[in-house]
Amino acid sequence: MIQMTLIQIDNYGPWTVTPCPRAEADLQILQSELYADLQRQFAAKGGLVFFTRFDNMLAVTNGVGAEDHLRIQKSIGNRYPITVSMGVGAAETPYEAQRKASAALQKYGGAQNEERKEILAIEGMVNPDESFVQIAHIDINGITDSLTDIIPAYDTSFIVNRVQHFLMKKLIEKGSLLFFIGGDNFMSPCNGLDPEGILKIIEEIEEEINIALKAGVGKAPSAEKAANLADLALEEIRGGFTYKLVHVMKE
Ligand SMILES: Nc1nc2c(ncn2[C@@H]2O[C@H](COP(=O)(O)OP(=O)(O)OP(=O)(O)O)[C@@H](O)[C@H]2O)c(=O)[nH]1
Ligand SMILES: [Mg+2]
Repeated sequence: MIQMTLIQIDNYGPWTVTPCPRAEADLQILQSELYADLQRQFAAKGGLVFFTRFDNMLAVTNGVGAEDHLRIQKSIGNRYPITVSMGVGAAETPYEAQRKASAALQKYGGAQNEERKEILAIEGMVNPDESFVQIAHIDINGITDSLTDIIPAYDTSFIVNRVQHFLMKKLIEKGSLLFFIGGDNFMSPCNGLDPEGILKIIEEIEEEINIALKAGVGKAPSAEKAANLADLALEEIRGGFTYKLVHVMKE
């Protein structure tokens, strides 16, 4: 079972334009500092936050309890001009867990509801004995030599974005999620998707848009450990220790 948390800034839309539109640079600073802050706090408990759209972030939070969520929420409220609400859900697949987390929070009112403030809506949490996170770290082969050092930066970005779209489209059908984590890297919480399934997706993308990918997969009780194993598995592929395009490491 995987546990996911939706973190949503309360009434952010109206706040960004009240009393008049706030400087975009300041909103960008607020959003990136909030993301870094949440990442630091959830990571301290073994969780992993994805910036997603900054005003709504999704995190894998196996092992992060209700008290931890409340403490993080309160700390943000004490130090920022905004507050955050959270929804928590648990399920067999990441897609289903975030669906439940979203639905739990949506019950308390919308993202632009003036009354909704610092809600913690828990639909479900994962017990330690059934805690399981599978994360794939997916990466483009040789992007530096083939794109970064050859074509304009914006064009490379466009291609990375296109790869993201293709991956998202194929992974969602399997109940898996996909997040851009910077550079040519993506992370996919993908409980329930076997290595053959990931390989099939990678092969299809190579065929469809001629971009070669590889994936390190980690399996562990927490997001922190699963992501770390996924990174190590990716290094095994890079180091030529395996000829497979998908390499799995378990705790
Ligand atoms: N967030 C994150 N970014 C990374 C990581 N590894 C590399 N990057 C970023 O991705 C860029 C490309 O790095 P690589 O993927 O190692 O380079 P490459 O040329 O594609 O080489 P191979 O992937 O080994 O084929 C780097 O410049 C970094 O910005 C990682 O583990 N996490
Ligand atoms: Mg790469």
